[in-house]
Amino acid sequence: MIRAALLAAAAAIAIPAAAQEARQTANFNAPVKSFGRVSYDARSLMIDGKRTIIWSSEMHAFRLPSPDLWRDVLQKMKASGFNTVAFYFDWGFHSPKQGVYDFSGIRDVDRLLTMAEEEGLYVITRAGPYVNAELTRGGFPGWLVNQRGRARTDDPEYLAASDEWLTRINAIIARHQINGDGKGNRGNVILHQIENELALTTPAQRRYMDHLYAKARADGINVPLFHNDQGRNGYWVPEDSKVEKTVPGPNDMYAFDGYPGGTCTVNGKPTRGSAAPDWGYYGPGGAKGGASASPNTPGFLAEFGGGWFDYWGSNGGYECNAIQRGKRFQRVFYGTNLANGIGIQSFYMGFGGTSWGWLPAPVVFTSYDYGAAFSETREVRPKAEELKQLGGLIAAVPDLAGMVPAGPVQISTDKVQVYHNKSPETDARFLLVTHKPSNGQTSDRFTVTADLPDGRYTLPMQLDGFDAKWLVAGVNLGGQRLVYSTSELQTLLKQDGGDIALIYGREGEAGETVLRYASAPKVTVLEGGATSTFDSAKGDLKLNYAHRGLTRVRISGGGRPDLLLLIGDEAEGAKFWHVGDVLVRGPALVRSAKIKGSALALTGDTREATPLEIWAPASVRNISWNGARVTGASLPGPADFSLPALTDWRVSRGSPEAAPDYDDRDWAKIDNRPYASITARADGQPNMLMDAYGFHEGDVWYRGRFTGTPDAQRLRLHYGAGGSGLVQVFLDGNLIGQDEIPAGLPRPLTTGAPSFALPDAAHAPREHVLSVMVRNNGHNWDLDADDFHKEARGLVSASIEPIAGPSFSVPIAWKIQGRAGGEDIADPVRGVPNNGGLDGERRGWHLPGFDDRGWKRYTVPGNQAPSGTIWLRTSFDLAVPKGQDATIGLAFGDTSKPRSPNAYRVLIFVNGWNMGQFIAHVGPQRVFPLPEGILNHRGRNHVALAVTADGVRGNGLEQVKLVTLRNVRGGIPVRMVAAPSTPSELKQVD
Ligand code: IPT
Repeated sequence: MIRAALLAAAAAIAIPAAAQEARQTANFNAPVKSFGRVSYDARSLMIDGKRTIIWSSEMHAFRLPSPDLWRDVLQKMKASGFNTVAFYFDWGFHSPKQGVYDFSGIRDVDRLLTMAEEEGLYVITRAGPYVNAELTRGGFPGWLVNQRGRARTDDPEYLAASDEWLTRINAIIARHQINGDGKGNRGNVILHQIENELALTTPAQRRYMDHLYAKARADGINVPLFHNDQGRNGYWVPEDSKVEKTVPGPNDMYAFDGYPGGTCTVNGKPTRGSAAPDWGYYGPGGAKGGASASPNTPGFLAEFGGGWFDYWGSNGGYECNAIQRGKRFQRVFYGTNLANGIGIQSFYMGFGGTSWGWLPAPVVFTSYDYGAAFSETREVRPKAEELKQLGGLIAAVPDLAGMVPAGPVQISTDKVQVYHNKSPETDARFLLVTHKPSNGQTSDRFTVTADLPDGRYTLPMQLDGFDAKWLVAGVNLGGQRLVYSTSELQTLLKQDGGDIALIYGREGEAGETVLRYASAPKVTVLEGGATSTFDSAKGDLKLNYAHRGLTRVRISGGGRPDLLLLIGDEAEGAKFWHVGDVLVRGPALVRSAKIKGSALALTGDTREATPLEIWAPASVRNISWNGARVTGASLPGPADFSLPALTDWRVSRGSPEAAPDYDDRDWAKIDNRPYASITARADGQPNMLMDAYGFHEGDVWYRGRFTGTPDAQRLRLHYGAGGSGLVQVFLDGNLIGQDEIPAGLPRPLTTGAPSFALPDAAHAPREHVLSVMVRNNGHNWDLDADDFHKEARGLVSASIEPIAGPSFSVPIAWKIQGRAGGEDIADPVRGVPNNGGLDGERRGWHLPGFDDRGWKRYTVPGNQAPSGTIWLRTSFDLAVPKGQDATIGLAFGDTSKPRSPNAYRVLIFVNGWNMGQFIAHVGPQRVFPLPEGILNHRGRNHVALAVTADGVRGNGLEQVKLVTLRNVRGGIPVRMVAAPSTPSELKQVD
């Protein structure tokens, strides 16, 4: 009642042109819904009854196959101000075969969820069955493409399959819920997603959604359930929403995703072509409009652009993406979301990682860096520093959770708008000051006049270029009363009975902060410059200063606890870390701060020798940093180290499958098994698809025998091979041609229909062997729920025919071979994504312990690679200094260019792990970061490269070298991921 009255009063005030007006929004009278410790109303999520902003970002553990490093990423997220992490789980990553599931080692979801809890993060779980995520098949397992039943419907065959997965993944998640599982297990999972972007809404999908909801509940998931809508369409909103044109579903909460705000140009420049949308309180309302398609549930972005993916053949977009959706963008867009009542925001991605092996969908290459806050190399990007400042504010001012529009303010320019919100409980204010439209780039000096809780005030403001300011006013900060500040608050802590507040602003800009006192306090400027005046009538202490370096002001007396006010420019603010009960200035990262008696133990990273300053309780007498006693005022940086050159290469001729006398006795015969693909094929054709034979990942070989005839003039193929996929065709051991699927920006083509002229040799009336290798660069996603993941892979059809004359084709007897064991994988440790079906892989040539002493020497660069695939191997030692965390990568050729004039491809195996694919002439990725744990940083390593080319002169492997991509002193202990080393350690599957 009171809330409604407040809103009505706000609406009655005359609205100046440039102010933001709230419209049809949420139902602030909606009752609180509770799911154990998690509850919500239309304004916010609550945890243990406390309104909480969920400030989250996404990581995919399956994109970092070194579990110890999951903790590194989680610590960086936490230190950078996030209170929550969102996890997708990839069904196909865990299931090589129907009925077979693996949650061990790099697939240990239980361990991941425990780690997130240990690092103090809430968790949002997104378990599919379908996730998209630029994964092959959008996360569906390989075996699912053989299913005739339509995926993402209530087809019983599909439901039986997805239930297999859900039963297992839900059992793990259930143990980690904040509500516990009723059996004594408990963790930090607060929200759970049951499907992703299901934009088809026929009754078959509705029944499917109902099934998923019931399944999660039956499996013991007791937190609120939601679906992630592909944009704010109003699909699958809670039943009680009753907003026109929305589609109701069984969900408790409504969530959607969005990636607005422009793109990067082909020249790698960020565009600022669109303003931040009002997807809530300030939007037009309704299903396609305002807060709400779902008026009774809080604003919830299950994904919001934290970067973007990059595709085969681009010019390399990740650095641009990091800027495009980086500093300033985050303030403008994430701030606009927050002002619009979207108190649950999860940025996709926080850490993108690596689509190693055969994880990638055709739309992406190996690196899934995403331009995220934490790079693929695990670097804390500058945009993460800004997130730390924003997350710091959210943590410092709990009143921000559940704010509602507070009515307009007056602005002296129409180039600027202010979103003005308030807490109905405390009347604290949030003012988001941004351009109008918010992508405006002008430089403006102006005033904002507002009726704030402590009176009517005029704030002198400045906004230069694309930017926003997140201001708070009328708020109690510890023992202080902040009337307003034109600086932004980064963090606040109580220490020894006093308060420390860190505020910051753009370098060189003037700032003004007003604090309220009972009587004139004593103001001491300890460093830098600030002036103060005291208005005894109001009790206002006004401080004026410029944001330049660090200004320190001590304020004591005046009827309040002592305040140390730290005023930094933006870069200065970024040097501060508030961890636990301490504030630390200097290091590149502070991971943890533990006080035990008089000892303070800090852990973190330095990029260089770094001055260290600490604000800790007076009881702290001694301090350690990464276990070593801190004596001086500075911390050492990392030592340089050198990397060995990669020499001593050994080679083995590959593509033995092409040789006429190759022994294919064990290969499967192509037959007429059921065909489940969406790709049409001619009647009467056998089923040639690789998946039908249990080969879902990577390369597959076909051998076809036919009797030579003058009619054998050309070979026509229809094949599917994903983004920048490849087919190579050999006749009697000689390459007669290859076909590559063009990159097709930005959405790849995925199938091809080439035709190859056959040499006269094919006319000789004897048995000939056609050998065809198809490199499958991933199955399609199923974004539109149309079974797109069932597009054909491998050969669809092949015919040998005369060029002119009657339609006639020469009979061919085909066989097929793929990865060892098919769905019974030979290397369950490295798992589903690691291997395809090259002969070398089947023999374990990629493994570190393979004995290559019999192989010939080879020189890299190799001007000419023979046609087909050759295998190269070498080994090297690393000696990264102890106590340092580095990211080392493998670089091919001239890394200043996105692609090479040489046409060739490389599968990169490091210590047996398939760490990606380099396609020299397609690009753009030339540098492949290798996570520690896969790479042995203090010992021996083995690299095996499967290099595929057409045999044309010049199309040979360029220089290959190790490069240091990041080097800090610090890090966390990382163990090598145990995995089979020699071929004999693989499971005997054939
Ligand atoms: C949406 C998906 O939910 C997510 O899985 C991922 O694919 C992401 O965005 C893009 O990286 S897809 C949607 C924006 C069409």
